[in-house]
Amino acid sequence: MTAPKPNWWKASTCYQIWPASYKDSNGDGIGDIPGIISTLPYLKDLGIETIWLSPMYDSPQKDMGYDISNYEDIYPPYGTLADMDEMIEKCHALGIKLILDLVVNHTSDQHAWFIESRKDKTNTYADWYIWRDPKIVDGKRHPPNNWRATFGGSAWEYCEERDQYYLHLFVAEQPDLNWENDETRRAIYKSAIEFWLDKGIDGFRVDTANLYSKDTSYPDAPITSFGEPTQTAFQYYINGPRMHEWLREIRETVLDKYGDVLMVGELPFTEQDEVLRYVSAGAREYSCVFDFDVVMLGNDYTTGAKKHHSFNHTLPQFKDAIAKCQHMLKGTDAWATVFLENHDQGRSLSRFATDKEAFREQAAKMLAVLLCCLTGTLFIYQGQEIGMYNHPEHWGIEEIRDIDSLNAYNDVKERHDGDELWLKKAMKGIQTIGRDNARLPVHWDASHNAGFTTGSPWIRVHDEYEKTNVADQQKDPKSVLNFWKKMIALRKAHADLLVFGTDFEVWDRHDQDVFTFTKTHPTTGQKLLVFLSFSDEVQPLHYPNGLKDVQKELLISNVDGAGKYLSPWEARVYLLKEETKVNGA
Ligand code: TEU
Ligand code: CA
Repeated sequence: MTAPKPNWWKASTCYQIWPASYKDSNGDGIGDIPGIISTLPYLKDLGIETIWLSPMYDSPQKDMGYDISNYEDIYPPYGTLADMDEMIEKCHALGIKLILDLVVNHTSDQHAWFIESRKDKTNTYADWYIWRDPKIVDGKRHPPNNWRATFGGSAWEYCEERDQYYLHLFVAEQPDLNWENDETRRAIYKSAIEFWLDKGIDGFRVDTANLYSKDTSYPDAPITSFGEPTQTAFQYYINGPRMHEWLREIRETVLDKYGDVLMVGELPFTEQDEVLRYVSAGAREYSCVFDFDVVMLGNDYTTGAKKHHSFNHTLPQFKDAIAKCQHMLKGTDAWATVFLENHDQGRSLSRFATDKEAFREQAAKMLAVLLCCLTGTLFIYQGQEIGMYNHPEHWGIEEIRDIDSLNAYNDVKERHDGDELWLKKAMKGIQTIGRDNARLPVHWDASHNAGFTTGSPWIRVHDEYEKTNVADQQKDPKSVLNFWKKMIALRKAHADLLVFGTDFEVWDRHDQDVFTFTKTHPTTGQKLLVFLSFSDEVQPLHYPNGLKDVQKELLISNVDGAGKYLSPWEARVYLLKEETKVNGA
């Protein structure tokens, strides 16, 4: 009997491209597919093996393409189906896999299915979305329940033609599909999944991967935000009763025809046991998922207008969140992802390290070390490889394009009568965790508009692109970019320990300045010892018991040499030469 083939995606280094802000090829100010194609050699050289392309489908762009009006076509400013065919072919020619975003909790209200569905209660598509009668109180029409939508306001929108409301967990132009309907599910599989697998793509990043199955009795949510007209209702639509059944149906009736298809699910608000049900290899549901513990730090999602409620987290909380995900792998057949950024988050340098000029390059390299030493499939977000950071604090609301941030800001404005101090607070929240931080154009060089476009960019370019850009960093052997390249190569060379290592242990959980962890080779017992400074000051090293005097090789560091102390934002990785037993501290 031959051993089962290892999954290709476990050790693959992935890179997320958010098309609008990546690279514009024709000067209209919007990134596009030909722009992406032109940078494939750059990504190959960096060591990227899989690209995750965020929605490039046809869309009215109410939520930057997460509102899809046709799964089988391309948003014209991004290009054509022929461009996509070329992209798939060119990626594969370079040995790069390509995965797309699968957005099937909802469509755009401009999708043909919804345009039909809303017409009346008897048409062929009448039951393809989630329609409910109004609740009549004192002779007045109200939404069927008190659920709040993710981006604010009621999760129900009234439709005159049907005298009914439809459910939308996101904006009103993103009606939720009715997954309970067999015919709808089959149409989703055919149009959104098979159409693209037939074209040869290698998998999907699955959007809102645990929201399809709702509590179909649609009860009112308990009051947790007092005095508010709408309430958080996560318990009625996250990880609902039929989620696992449907995911297995997808695997068995669709994906299995195409081989080892990567399905990486976006899985917010899910406890460990439940996460395991999705990602255990035996379950055959998701290959791995994006856990939100780390990126939710400092972010209160349970309140309505969240963007002005951002707060500081501590380094121990950060360590705990990372450890939780690493520990899930112990003794299970599950797999994890490793990431600190995506298109919904503030930049990791600004949120988890520092973007102060004196330290940010050092800190960006330190975060690269952290990520490349964790077990799981690694995802890097565009611009992270050069250490891009959040937009400056002086930017006003007029620069912001993201619907989530704009809704949060307007909510504060309304509640507080436009009070200046409140608006300042809201803007501070947006500057810290607002989604546009990740959506600013990539800095390709120091020329006008950072080399992103020759036209006028759809969103403002970061003020400091001259200090942080690809072209300059390519020339500098000590740049963040070249460090990432080295780190990715090291991860590959020591995959057994860096990608697949087990027994992740944190040795200084309560230390507010330093993060020290070890990992073990799954078969040889060889160990990795990692020191990371999260401080502007010099810090002492905390050696795990018994590891100070053993023979070790310095695998990589972001400073020259390894001294007695850790310099600010230093990262150091040791390989312990002999098989060493680590005793509890
Ligand atoms: O995000 C789902 C999600 O849970 C969001 O609430 C996310 O946490 C939020 O955007 C962070 O501010 C996915 C996509 O990643 C996001 O871009 C889309 O807007 C959303 O689904 C709707 O499709
Ligand atoms: Ca363009």
